[in-house]
Amino acid sequence: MAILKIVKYGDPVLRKKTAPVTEITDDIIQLAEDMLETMYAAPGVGLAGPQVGVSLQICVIDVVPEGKRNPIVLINPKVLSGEDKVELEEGCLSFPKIYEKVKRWNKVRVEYVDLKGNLKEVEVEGFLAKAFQHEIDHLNGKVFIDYLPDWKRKLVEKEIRRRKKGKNW
Ligand code: K1U
Ligand code: ZN
Repeated sequence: MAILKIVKYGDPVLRKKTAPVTEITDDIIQLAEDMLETMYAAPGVGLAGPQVGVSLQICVIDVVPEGKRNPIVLINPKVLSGEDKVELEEGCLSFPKIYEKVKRWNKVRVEYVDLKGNLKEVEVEGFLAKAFQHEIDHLNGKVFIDYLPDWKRKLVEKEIRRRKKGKNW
């Protein structure tokens, strides 16, 4: 197991559309384990391939609070449908110390392949649904500030430029 480097906003890999995983090899299983370890260490509730520089459709999620663990590995996930939009503050491990309110589906139906190669279809809601959408967005080159109105996104980008200048990003 290894803790991987998490890339920050500005790295082009975060804007690239990822390639599907075509085979669940030992390398993919190892990558999933390393991503989980990296997510727990951060700490975070999710992590997507591009955030560790891997442009593949793989992400990990665990929203269970401290102590217990319920890791979920999603390969080639797709949101099939959504219900009821709700607004919630979210952060992103590629945007340290930036938190913004984002409107997303409160309930989503998602299809994915698990690490054993089984095709799954699940319905999730609440914070877990938010995490699924946030991570699946990463696989499509989308990040949470894309949901903000132009003026707000520009302010966030200005703050990031300021932090980069101060070598604080
Ligand atoms: O993809 C990521 O950058 C991970 C991100 C996922 C996420 C955050 C908020 C809503 C939906 C998805 C994070 O994990 S940010 C850190 C975070 O939310 C958190 C960290 C420790 C405890 C509880 C939450
Ligand atoms: Zn993120």
